[in-house]
This record gives sequence, C-alpha cells and structure tokens, in this order.
Amino acid sequence: MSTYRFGQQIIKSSVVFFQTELSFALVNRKPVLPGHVLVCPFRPAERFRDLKPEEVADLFQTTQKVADVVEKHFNATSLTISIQDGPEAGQTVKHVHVHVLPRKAGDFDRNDKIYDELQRHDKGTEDVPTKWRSEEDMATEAADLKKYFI
Ligand code: AMW
Repeated sequence: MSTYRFGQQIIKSSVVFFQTELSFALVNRKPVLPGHVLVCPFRPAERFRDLKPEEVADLFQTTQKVADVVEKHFNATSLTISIQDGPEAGQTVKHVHVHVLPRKAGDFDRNDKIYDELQRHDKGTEDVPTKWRSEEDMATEAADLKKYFI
C-alpha cells in the first residue's frame, strides 16, 4: 500500500512501521516523548465504540506488539498507553488511534503530567507545521522500528 488514511489526512508509507490486516502503526509528527507512536485501525472509524470486535482485537494485539518494541528501542522501562476518545477527551483526529508512549524514571516531574501534555501537544499554537518533525526524521525512525517486525 503506498499511502494510508488517518482521519482526513493522507499518510505516506515511509512513516508507517508495522501493519496487520486491520491495523497500522505510524510514528508521530509531534511526539510528546521520544518513541511516542500511534496505532490505528485501517477503517477510519471515529470513536472507539464504532469498532467491530475483530478490529478491537487486532488494534490491541497490534498495540501490544508495538508497545513492546518501542519500550525496548527507546530504552524505556514502562509505557503509557492511551486513547483520547472524543473531542472533550482531547481527540483531534477523527479516526480512532492508540497513543503509545515509552516511559522512563524522571521523564516528567509529575508522572500524570503526560496527560496534560497529550491534551496540549497537538492543539492551537502547538499544532503548527514549524513544530512538526521533518518527514525525513520520521521516515528514519519508522525504518529503525520496522526492523523489529521482520
Ligand atoms: W489525538 O489529540 O486526536 O488523540 O492525537 C492525534 C495525534 O496524531 C497527535 O499525537 C498528533 O501529533 C498526531 N498526528 C496528527 N497528524 C499526524 C500526521 N500526519 N503524521 C503523524 N502524526 C500525526
């Protein structure tokens, strides 16, 4: 597949590092922490409740594999795994996605600050192209992560 859909956006295959029959994983253009990646169902369902049982199963099995890989690759010791399900929960892209964030001791002065950052990182003045990573950077990270799935 040469491109992927993420909500209204078209995602290049160079930033996607794993896929199954029903799900795919991509690197983030504005990671809250190193290794902050996203796992999505192929079908662009907006809310978690809209997923079919087989899509939920595949999404979470894929998330489990991806989470294990990013924890190792980014030398982390824990993970935050989160879904912002609906606009009041912080969802901006209307396509279900699981945030996977490798965690380390001391990465935030207050552990749950990560949720403030997740809420803030892709909204308003934070969500401007100058604050996004370059496509080249993202493709390099995706290529590194792809190697774990061969
Ligand atoms: W949400 O606030 O909808 O729970 O999260 C959307 C996530 O998708 C954010 O982490 C944001 O940085 C990321 N994102 C949005 N568009 C893209 C894109 N084109 N490529 C990579 N990541 C993206």
